[in-house]
Amino acid sequence: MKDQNEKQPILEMKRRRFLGAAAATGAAGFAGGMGLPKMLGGKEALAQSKGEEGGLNHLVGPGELDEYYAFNSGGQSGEIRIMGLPSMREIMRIPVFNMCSATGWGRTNESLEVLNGNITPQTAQFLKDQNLRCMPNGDAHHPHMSFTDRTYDGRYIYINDKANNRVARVRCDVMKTDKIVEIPNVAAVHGLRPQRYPKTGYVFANGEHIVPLPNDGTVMDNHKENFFAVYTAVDGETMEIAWQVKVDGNLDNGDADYQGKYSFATCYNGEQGLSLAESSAYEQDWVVVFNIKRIEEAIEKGDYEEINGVKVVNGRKGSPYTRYIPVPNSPHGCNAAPDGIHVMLNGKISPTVTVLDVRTLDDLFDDKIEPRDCVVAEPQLGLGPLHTAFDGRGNAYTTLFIDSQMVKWNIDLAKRQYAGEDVEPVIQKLDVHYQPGHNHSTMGETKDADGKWLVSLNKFSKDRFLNAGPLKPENDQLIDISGDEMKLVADVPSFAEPHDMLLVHRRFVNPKNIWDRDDPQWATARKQAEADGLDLDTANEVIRDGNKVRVYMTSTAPQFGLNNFTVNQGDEVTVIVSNVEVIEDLTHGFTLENHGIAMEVSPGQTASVTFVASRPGVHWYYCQWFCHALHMEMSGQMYVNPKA
Ligand code: CUK
Ligand code: CUA
Repeated sequence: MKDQNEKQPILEMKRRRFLGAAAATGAAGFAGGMGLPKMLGGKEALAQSKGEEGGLNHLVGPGELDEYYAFNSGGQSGEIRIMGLPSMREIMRIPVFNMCSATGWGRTNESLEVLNGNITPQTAQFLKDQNLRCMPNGDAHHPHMSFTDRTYDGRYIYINDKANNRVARVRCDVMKTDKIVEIPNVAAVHGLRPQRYPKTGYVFANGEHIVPLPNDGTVMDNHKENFFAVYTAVDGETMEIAWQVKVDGNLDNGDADYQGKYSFATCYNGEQGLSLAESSAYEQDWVVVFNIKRIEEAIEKGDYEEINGVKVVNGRKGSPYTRYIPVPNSPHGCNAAPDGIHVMLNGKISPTVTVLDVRTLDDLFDDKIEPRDCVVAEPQLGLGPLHTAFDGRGNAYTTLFIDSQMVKWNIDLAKRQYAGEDVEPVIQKLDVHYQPGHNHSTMGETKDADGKWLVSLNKFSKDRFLNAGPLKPENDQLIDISGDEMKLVADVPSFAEPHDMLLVHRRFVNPKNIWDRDDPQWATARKQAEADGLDLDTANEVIRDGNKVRVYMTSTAPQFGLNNFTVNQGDEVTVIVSNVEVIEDLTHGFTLENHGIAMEVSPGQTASVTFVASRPGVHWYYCQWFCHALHMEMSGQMYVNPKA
């Protein structure tokens, strides 16, 4: 039998040829006069040097800590994963739009409060009709941290759910999701970006697919006239919807400027089509520029319609609130450079990236210049440019989906070429494996872009890992960009399907080790305990309230505060467990056998779950987090008396 994991000799050869070509391109770039200084100097460079090869060391030894946090979107798995960079070790998972067997996310009362806390009445009714406690899935694409003054502030991470039109927020002090808002009047919330200045502020969310407004069955026909994509500003503090803007075409990705004045969304399907043929007929689509101040003024003076309780401003072509800048057909990624000036619109179908200068936008909105006058460069980079990242030294790194390459290019050279000079902006092309979507550089979407590492999030891994069957992982590749040349240093598989990654220096992130006992995450349980005359920290008691039974218990290794409790068949039972440990890493759990119930109860945390006791008999509960030498003994019994 052939070893399926053995490398194919032909592929190997091909790869070597590609690498050769990439190196040649790089050399040509340098010959053009692009000698860029190395980032690191002195001690740090020495410490991180690998010796003969130079560059950064990506190996992090046992007991050593990574320099960066990576927050990786979990794609259609609906979660966020915390990784360390450069080791690329997965450190933790944060359940967001998914249901989690380990932590009980999607099952505990606290998580259901977050998941269902701000959904539309239509969705609430839908869940009821389907016998669902919450939406069981999500398609998470774009994690971004909150900003203060153009850099990360370590407060929150926001992420979109394309599948069910939601925006979620993760608290970085405990790394748990604390708010989710469902956005009405849109279909497929895709692009997501927080405001950078003065702070977040707004979180901008793109509705991708065009739908009738309102989408309730009253209008179903004539999609060219009646279907719209809608742009939403969510208030990042309250997680309520601030306003929406109705636009022409499908909104794809977006970004915000560094000045707090404008935001952007790439737009495809200017044709307002409903099929592939229809939606790629034109030669050009556009980027929509949103004038934040003018939109706020429109809301103030009442120039909006209210649809499903949201103020919707008309931002279609010709509106004073938006401008439509033509770019080649079907653009994709939208990335503002850390220089605070340039915004990249990645061509996808076109081999180009279109570069805007934000300093031209005041004139554009005052109708002093034409939309295309805002374009200051449009370099030819290769096939399938999807997303662009930055090193803070004037260079951009664009993923080429079709070419399976990362292309490094210089923004200034691209502008000079666009102005007519005979220069080549492309510095180097590096093969990646294979078909990259997003890329992200360390601190690259902030004014503190430090140009050390770049991750290429590749959609295909093919032969790069042990064969795990027909479903292959994605391949997240780590690239050292600290020097003149990009160097590929690691392949890391990932499960369905990280679209985007946030790379933040660890100095911005400072989570707690133990929950505050009065954390708002279980405010409802605390209030109920108070109403029952109990203190969550000490209560080990069963409260009967008609056929509702509340079971309070503490957990300290290796014991639950209640060794057993008794309820009657048909009772609605709520079990509230408080972990009153004050030692870090001493997590307990509560798993109730035969009931589909398991919840995480970390140090200082209270978690609760409600169910109907429909199975007479004796059911054990146990702690599922290994917490003590007598962890196996950390258990108890629920007695359910049969109906008389
Ligand atoms: S999109 Cu996935 S590769 Cu949703 Cu950010 Cu471009
Ligand atoms: Cu507590 Cu295991």
